[in-house]
Amino acid sequence: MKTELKRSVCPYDCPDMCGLLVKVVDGQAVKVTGDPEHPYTRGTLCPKMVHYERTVHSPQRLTHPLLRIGEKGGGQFKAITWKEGIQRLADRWTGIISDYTAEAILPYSYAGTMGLVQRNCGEGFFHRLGASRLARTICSSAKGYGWASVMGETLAPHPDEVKKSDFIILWGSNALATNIHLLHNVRAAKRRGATVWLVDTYENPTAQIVDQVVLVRPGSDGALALGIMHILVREGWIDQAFMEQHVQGFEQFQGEVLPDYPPEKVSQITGIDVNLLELMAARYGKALAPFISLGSGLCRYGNGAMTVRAITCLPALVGAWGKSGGGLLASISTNKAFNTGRVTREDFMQKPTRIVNMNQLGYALTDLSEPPIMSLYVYHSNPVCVAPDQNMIIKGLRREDLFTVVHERFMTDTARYADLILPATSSLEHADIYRSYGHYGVQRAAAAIPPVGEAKSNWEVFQLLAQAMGFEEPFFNQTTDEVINQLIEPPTPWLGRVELAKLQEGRPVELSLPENYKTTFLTPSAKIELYNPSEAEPLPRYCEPYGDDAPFYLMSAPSLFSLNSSFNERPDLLRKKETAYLQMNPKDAENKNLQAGRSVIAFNERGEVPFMLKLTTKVPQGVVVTEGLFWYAKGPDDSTVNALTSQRLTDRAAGSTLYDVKVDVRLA
Ligand SMILES: Nc1nc2c(c(=O)[nH]1)N[C@H]1C(S)=C(S)[C@@H](COP(=O)(O)OP(=O)(O)OC[C@H]3O[C@@H](n4cnc5c(=O)[nH]c(N)nc54)[C@H](O)[C@@H]3O)O[C@H]1N2
Ligand SMILES: Nc1nc2c(c(=O)[nH]1)N[C@H]1C(S)=C(S)[C@@H](COP(=O)(O)OP(=O)(O)OC[C@H]3O[C@@H](n4cnc5c(=O)[nH]c(N)nc54)[C@H](O)[C@@H]3O)O[C@H]1N2
Ligand code: SF4
Ligand SMILES: [Mo]
Repeated sequence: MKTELKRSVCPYDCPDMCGLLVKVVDGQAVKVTGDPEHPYTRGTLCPKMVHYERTVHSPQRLTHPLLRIGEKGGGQFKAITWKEGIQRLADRWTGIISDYTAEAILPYSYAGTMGLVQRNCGEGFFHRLGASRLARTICSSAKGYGWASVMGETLAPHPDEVKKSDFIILWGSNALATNIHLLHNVRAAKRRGATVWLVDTYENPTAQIVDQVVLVRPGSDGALALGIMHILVREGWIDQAFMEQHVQGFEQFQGEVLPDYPPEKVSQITGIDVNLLELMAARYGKALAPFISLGSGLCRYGNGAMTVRAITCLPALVGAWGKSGGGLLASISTNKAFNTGRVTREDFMQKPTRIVNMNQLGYALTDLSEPPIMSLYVYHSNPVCVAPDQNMIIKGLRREDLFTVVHERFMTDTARYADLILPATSSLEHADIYRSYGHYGVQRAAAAIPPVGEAKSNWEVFQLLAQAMGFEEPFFNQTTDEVINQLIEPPTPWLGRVELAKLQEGRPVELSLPENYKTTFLTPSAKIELYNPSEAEPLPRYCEPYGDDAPFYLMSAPSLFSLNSSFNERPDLLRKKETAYLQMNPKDAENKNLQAGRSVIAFNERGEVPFMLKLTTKVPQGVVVTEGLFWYAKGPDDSTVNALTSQRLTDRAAGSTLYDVKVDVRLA
């Protein structure tokens, strides 16, 4: 028996990007633990990944290309060879291109793997093909936009800043499920005496570890932030010296915006008691180093970008950026450290092709013309489960004339609707390089084990497709390692400061931050822009979310035991998730004559979804909550939560509005 210990990286769409140690025996991963050498995650993993080997060697892994033999969505397939699969695909695409042009082909991908090569390499192929492009905005584009409208390209604070803060707000964040290593820092700060508050629409599981929960009406956080700033100014709890040096537009903001948000009015909009608003402002205004960790849930509303913009103004008023331990962490972007363009190859595009928004796949498949979408190629994403308006997506996928290809590790809800399924490697079976959106670590990983069955990586499949389509660019002939090397050689100025030898060996390294980066504001004015002249509305304000004509706001929040739709292949984790619960306040249930433990249907104009009703005072009246995405329990006649969500987009940056949804509830 040959036993080896190999380094790898958690590939999932999670800010922590943990370092992994994989015990490999005779080419099989038998145990996965955290890498104690990782500068940020230091050897601990979340409950999903402690048995990653169960995902990698799951009996449910797809191991051969599969061709549909029954009706669409019926789940009947036969195994074929890769050669036949690729040939069929190339023949079908050649026909579509001559009948409709290549824009009739739509790639669909998101973040099944976060590795820079496997995640992005498809773009090089599809740019060369001339296919329609996908706007990949399902997650948090509105959050990015809101932050940037105030802070430009300013570097986000290092997450270790939190340890030095004395007042931490977890704002719209269930960090216990989605950001556990940040919570390690929050706990360290608590041990030094810090106070921690949570602002959320319900008492999510993270509420257990905080000192105070503020329940806000869904989509009203912009008004909350403006109301706090109203009080800060009224009481003089602001840092004039900091603002004179570093802030643009405080006068206009104070004169034209803040008077509109007195506590009584803000209380009405947000549902928060005036006394609690005053207390929150006092705590924030008097803290020595207040820190906000901003989740993404609140950006997935019709007013998402504006909400984030308003919250992002808060630290400027109190000069938090100038204080060790102060600031606001929305997301960390280290894209500039890599030569990413060498993988996405926009230069391969002969003319700019049509852009289709990934949140509007339903419309794209049922409504688009000139040309219509005739082929959909899905890789490392599961749109039937994760994208809004499931019923319309399925209507599209049932089209007899649509040729759907899904490159996947498992028989997901989307794969069931494929005409052709290609088996994908897991991250332990291919090489890549990773950067995080929650810390400044970067790490390269070699394959730890050989592919399971006949699985191939994203890059390998695009190489085969390039060959079959007759593309002659040398780009497509590179090995995965050569593509990784292009990303990091020659190193960008940022990457040039890390120990490259260590990175090349596959050990975790951290990008270094310039001195004084927290007060170096990378905006056009070199100041924090409370007033941003390049915005259609130069000053922030509160605007209402969309809502629907129904009584309950629906929160479909992440679960501790799955990640988006990933990990549904794991019986051990599914047992912990139990079932798709709908959590409701007992008073609402009484008014509707609904009892705990009953099967109920949540419904609106877009769909109907079955749940098990759970009553809890952790959820306020007017809100219902479900945690985690599930694969279809029975079969394609089921619906899951995204049958209720809508294809409407955010105010800016064309993001998803997955939380800006209302439903009614009845007995099943
Ligand atoms: N275990 C686990 N980890 C994950 C994921 C997962 O599914 N499971 N998903 C991964 C991905 S893709 C991402 S983007 C991140 C997600 O990270 P986040 O989007 O930050 O997710 P959460 O930490 O659950 O925070 C969302 C919270 O926002 C709250 N919320 C919803 N609407 C509002 C509102 O209007 N105001 C306020 N204040 N709060 C609101 C929800 O109730 C929920 O508690 O996590 C990643 N990590
Ligand atoms: N209602 C509701 N819907 C949501 C959310 C929510 O909070 N509520 N969260 C949203 C968010 S924040 C996001 S980011 C999206 C995420 O949506 P997706 O990015 O689609 O994420 P997953 O559901 O994890 O699906 C990823 C799929 O990729 C596959 N995969 C993994 N590695 C590879 C690989 O190397 N190659 C290939 N070909 N396949 C691979 C996995 O098996 C998995 O099925 O979901 C969104 N949907
Ligand atoms: S999902 Fe997140 S917390 Fe869990 S191991 Fe991966 S990176 Fe770490
Ligand atoms: Mo996400």
